[in-house]
Amino acid sequence: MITTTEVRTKRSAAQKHSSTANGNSSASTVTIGSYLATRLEQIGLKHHFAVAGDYNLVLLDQLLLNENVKQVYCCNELDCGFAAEGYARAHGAAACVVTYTVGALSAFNALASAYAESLPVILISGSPNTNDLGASHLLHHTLGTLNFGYQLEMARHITCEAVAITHPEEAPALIDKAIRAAFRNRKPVYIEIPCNLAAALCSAPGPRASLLDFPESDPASLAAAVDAASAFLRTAVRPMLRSYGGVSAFRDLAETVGCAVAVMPSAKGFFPEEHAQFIGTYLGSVSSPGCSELVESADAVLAAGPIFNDYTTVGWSSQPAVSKTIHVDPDRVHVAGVTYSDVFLNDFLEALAQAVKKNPKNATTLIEFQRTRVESVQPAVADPDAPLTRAEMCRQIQDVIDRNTTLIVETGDSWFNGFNMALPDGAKFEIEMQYGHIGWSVPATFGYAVAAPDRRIVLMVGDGSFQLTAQEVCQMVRLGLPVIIFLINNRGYTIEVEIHDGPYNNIKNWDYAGIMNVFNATDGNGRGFRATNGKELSTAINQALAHKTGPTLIECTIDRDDCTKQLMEWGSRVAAANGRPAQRA
Ligand code: TPU
Ligand code: MG
Repeated sequence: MITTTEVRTKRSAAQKHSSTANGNSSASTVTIGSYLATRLEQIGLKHHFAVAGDYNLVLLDQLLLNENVKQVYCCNELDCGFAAEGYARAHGAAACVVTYTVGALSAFNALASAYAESLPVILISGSPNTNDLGASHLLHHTLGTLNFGYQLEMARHITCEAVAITHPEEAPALIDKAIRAAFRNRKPVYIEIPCNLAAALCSAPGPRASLLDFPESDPASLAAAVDAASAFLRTAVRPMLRSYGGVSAFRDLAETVGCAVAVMPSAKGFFPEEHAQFIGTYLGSVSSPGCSELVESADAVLAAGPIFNDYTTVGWSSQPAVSKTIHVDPDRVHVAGVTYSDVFLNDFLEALAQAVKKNPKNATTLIEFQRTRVESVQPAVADPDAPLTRAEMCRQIQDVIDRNTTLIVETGDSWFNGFNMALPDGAKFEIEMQYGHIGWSVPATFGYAVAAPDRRIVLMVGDGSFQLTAQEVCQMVRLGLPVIIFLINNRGYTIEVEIHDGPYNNIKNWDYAGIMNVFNATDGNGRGFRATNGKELSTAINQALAHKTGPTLIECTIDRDDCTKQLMEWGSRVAAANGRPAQRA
């Protein structure tokens, strides 16, 4: 995992490896593809994801020469982008390689996801030969016009840096510029390499330590923000923290302040749920029990990297008042409505932890929470032969989550089922709630599993979402990854049913458990089970836990209307927000 704090370690590793460029005949020149491979290795990547196409084949050959960064294949470019997105969640950054237009335009959707979710994914696309530019050559896979610049233009909208290499001399600088931008901004970038330049020579890579450098906060602005925030917290009786990013700095600060801590959905797992200060997941009126009352009555809220959108504010029905909030964005801080620019999240949290003192008053919210706490009742064990319910399914999945588990949840009621799961310390949680592309989770889980093969990886995905990207399960079979997939078959788009129902929310049923046979063909080790009651589910889970040479898909059949209470409430509030009449001028 590449984090800010590990930059120095990575930097020295990069320096050690800087002379290991492959595919070159002289010490001072290498091929552009080899230069790129060395840079990917230097930033700590052990894999890159790819789909072949004739605009990138020479580039893929060049990348293969570097055995320290393995090439991993996907079924299509959308999945390839999502696999990289998932890899970046586990590893800190990722790269994927696709072909021109027919490939890249599909990958762009996943790149936009990486932008929305703030993940440094490097998308590399092959492109037309430099000698086709200006030669009036119509080329395949293009729009059938003589314009080959549209892909770069499109990429600019969904990346923080997009570069197209047109001359070998400029390749090193452009590749470095893009990679540096990805790390600095924690956003995706785009690199276009013409077919006939992938093996052209450019200067060899040096020890580019600055590739992983993060910008530093402006000292005056940082000091002013910390002063304002500590004064704000001194006057506050009931500060509250919410977290996203800067995980260890955030924890240090929370412990220094001694206040209650809630997480927003995207930050679930960033603060230990077994910690004495933890009060739950905050999601407005559908928060975990007792949490929203405290967040919303707090005198001060420190929100670190929050995302307040229509979904997380539950259709704009809950958002802390600006006057009560210290709002920490990745590169600026707002204290009660005053903005301090060029102050970076980690720097701010670390400096604030140094500046504030423990104030017994700060524990007021926490004490209140403990007094009024509604002890969660252990769900009853269902009759093993009774038709499977959502509650029984979740009760059993909860037992699968150990300290080494990463739980990945797809858009749909899986979000809410996931929020309700207790995470033991060490367990992690992944969700794509800002972008919310159904189908994201299957390839993202594949990418995550490639990056973290030693973790127990558990996916909860609905039937509707699964139908978008199901084929990527075959890559888990191909690499023998022991992912456990809970496929919730409720015969449709239940989340959409709760927002706005109609015939468009019904889907064609599949034999989801049987699909594993298709992916196994003659050489795979995937397993598929269908659970229609509690007994079948527990048998399938036991088999899945024992199976280490491939994925296990457990199809859980539940009633179409058997969903969480939170989904029903959230769905009706989002529907009300969607249905607001147009404003008058
Ligand atoms: O639990 P459940 O049944 O809601 O999950 P399932 O079966 O996965 O259904 C998800 C339904 C859904 C849709 C159709 N959720 N959001 N959408 C809208 C949507 C459409 N296309 C994309 C790419 N992403 C979306 N979020
Ligand atoms: Mg469904």
